[in-house]
Amino acid sequence: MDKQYQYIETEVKDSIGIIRLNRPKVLNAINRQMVTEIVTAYEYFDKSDKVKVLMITGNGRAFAAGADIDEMTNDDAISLEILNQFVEWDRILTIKKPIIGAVHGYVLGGGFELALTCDLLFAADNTKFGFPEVNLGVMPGAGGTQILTRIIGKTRALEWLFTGEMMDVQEAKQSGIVNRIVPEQLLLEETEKFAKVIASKPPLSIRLIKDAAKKALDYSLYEGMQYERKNFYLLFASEDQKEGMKAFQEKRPPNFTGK
Ligand code: DAK
Repeated sequence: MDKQYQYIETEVKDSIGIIRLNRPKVLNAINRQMVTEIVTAYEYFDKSDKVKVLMITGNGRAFAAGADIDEMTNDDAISLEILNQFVEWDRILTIKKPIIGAVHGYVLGGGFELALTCDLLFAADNTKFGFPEVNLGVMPGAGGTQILTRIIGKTRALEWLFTGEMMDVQEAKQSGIVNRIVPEQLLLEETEKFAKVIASKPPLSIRLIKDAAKKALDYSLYEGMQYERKNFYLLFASEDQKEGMKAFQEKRPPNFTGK
């Protein structure tokens, strides 16, 4: 499968579909082809029976230092409108399986936006986050002003968006962007360990929990609660619900099949 990719590497390991950004010489600057490859790999893993959890990380000394400035430099408003690549990017938001980011070094601009599309984020102790777009005379365009603001609130988000300064990993954790800070050499090991915990759970529960939690960003509390309830009912149509409850009563570990 990897042969089709130029700027990423992929691997399936213990039910975890792993994507590694792979332009280390330019700190994994995200060019258009890389966006296409990331979305293609996410969608492939989302459909694959062999994969339960998705993980994204970067090769070299950074997760990603943003979009490829050399590629963007000659863009104009009309060519961007016609290309409309954000439609492709938005498909990341439709991935049903959980996505865990394992980030380190620089997580900037489009790299930060990619990290913010992850459901959970593990970060190495050397990670720096930021939106330097303002220093280039532009602004985030792939969700930076929207997703960051929803997670950390407008006041704190605007400080980072206005100044373009970098936030260290401790602050990112305190702000709720990062789940765990891990020593750099243990980043992949610890993230994979956590991914395996999620992979051991009934996949339909995980799928519908993610689906419902995402609605909390868009729906009123009442609408969100109604939506959650339908997903709760739906799980009673699954074999894993029968198995999970029976296993509890029989005092044995459940054997989930994903059905
Ligand atoms: N683009 C292109 N090349 C980059 C790059 C980038 N974003 N970031 C780093 N590089 C390259 C450098 O030019 C350098 O290349 P050589 O000179 O060796 O050929 C190499 O990577 C190593 O970088 P440095 O020598 O600069 O390394 P330092 O440790 O000194 O500095 C740094 C690291 C991260 C502080 C610095 O490289 C830096 O400031 N990088 C730029 C950060 C930035 O402004 N990022 C872009 C923000 S705009 C979209 C989705 C998203 C976006 C747009 C569209 N669509 C879906 C359509 C997002 C836009 C952005 O991210």
